[in-house]
Amino acid sequence: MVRSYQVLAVALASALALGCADSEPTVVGGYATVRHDVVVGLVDGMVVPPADTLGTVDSTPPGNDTTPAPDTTPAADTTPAPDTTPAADTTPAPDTTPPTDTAPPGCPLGHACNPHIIATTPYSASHDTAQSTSSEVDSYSCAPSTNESGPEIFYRLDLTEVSVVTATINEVPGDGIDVDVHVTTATDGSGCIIRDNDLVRRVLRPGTYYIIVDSWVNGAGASQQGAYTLDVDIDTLGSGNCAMGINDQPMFWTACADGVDCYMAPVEGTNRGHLRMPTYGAVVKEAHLVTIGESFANTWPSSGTDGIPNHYALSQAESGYVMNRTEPWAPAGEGGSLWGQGSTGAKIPRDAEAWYVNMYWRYRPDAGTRLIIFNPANGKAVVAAGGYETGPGSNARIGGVAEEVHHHLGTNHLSELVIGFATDQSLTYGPITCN
Ligand SMILES: [Ca+2]
Ligand SMILES: [Ca+2]
Repeated sequence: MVRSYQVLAVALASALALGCADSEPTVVGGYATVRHDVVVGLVDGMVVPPADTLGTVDSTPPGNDTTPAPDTTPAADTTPAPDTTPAADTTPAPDTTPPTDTAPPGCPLGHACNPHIIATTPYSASHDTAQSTSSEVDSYSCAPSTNESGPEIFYRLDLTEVSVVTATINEVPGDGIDVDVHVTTATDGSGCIIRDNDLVRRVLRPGTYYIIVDSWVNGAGASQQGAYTLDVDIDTLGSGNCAMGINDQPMFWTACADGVDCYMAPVEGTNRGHLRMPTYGAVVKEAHLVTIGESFANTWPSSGTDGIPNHYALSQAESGYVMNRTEPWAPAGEGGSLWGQGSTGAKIPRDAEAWYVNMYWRYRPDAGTRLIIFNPANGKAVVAAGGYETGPGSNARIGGVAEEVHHHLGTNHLSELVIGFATDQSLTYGPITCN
């Protein structure tokens, strides 16, 4: 938790520090970002940022528990226990049966009162909803009109640190079996976080969760119950080389998109989306930004490709990362931004540019803030440079990264990735081995 608060404090402090000085560049950056989406052909959900970049941060930092613990002189147990009865039997019972997850008597395994425990991961189990006598949930809060009134089987997952959780079932189309997977915080259909026909993946904070495999009932009223294999895997995000802090990131968004782990709350009088980070979702492939030391006839490039081959060469020499770069400069556009100009309005350090990340953050973090971009599909990760660019405008995208980042992660435009603020802000930009 200390780590989390530190990260949040960094974000808040940077937001405060930006204040007036940041107002122009942020507006420029917002527009610039929208333009980035135009380049890749994505303008859905595009939001033009308001010019209200002044003011104070509408956020209350987490309480530091400033009230000192009221002193606690432990009551001296002045009366020594007499212990007058010596243990007669000096041979302790071996107790060879380890305690198992004790269920109420008569509660079958797999029912809400006695769920299968996912104690270790990767977890794989084959079960059959047709053999289950549990029919406690008919629908789930995250898809209330989907008929899940067939029998279900419950699993429990206890997370001690923030993790990205992947749960899949081996759906075989046309076999007459259609069970679905749900992740919830309750066993009665409420508290549904995410559900799917066959695969769910989500960043979850520490706590107890239920994975419920339920039998879908078709329009004719036939329950599609049957056998399946459930696989569950987790990647812990709170510790190790790629440790990420937990924070709620205020965004420019004025609504939360489906599937994005976001909630609405006021920021300086405007209701805005707050992204729960670390988070998992679609990540845009962004264009390039001009770096310090690159010169052009009129300071900035005259087009999307003016001097770009030279940029590729400089970037490869700086980062040592070899790939076939193809993205142009970030486009010029409204708000006075120029080709290749990020939201700081300045040319940026070359080591940061190769690995930059942007989000539609309401308060852009300090330039050079380290974020971790993690691909749970293959375990690859990059230390990315935040605070140089703002966007993309669509609230369905959690952020955007340089093409080098996508390339290393084996992903592409709009691939789904984890983004979080690095706990260790001294990390070097570029590929990282998490653990
Ligand atoms: Ca059910
Ligand atoms: Ca299904």
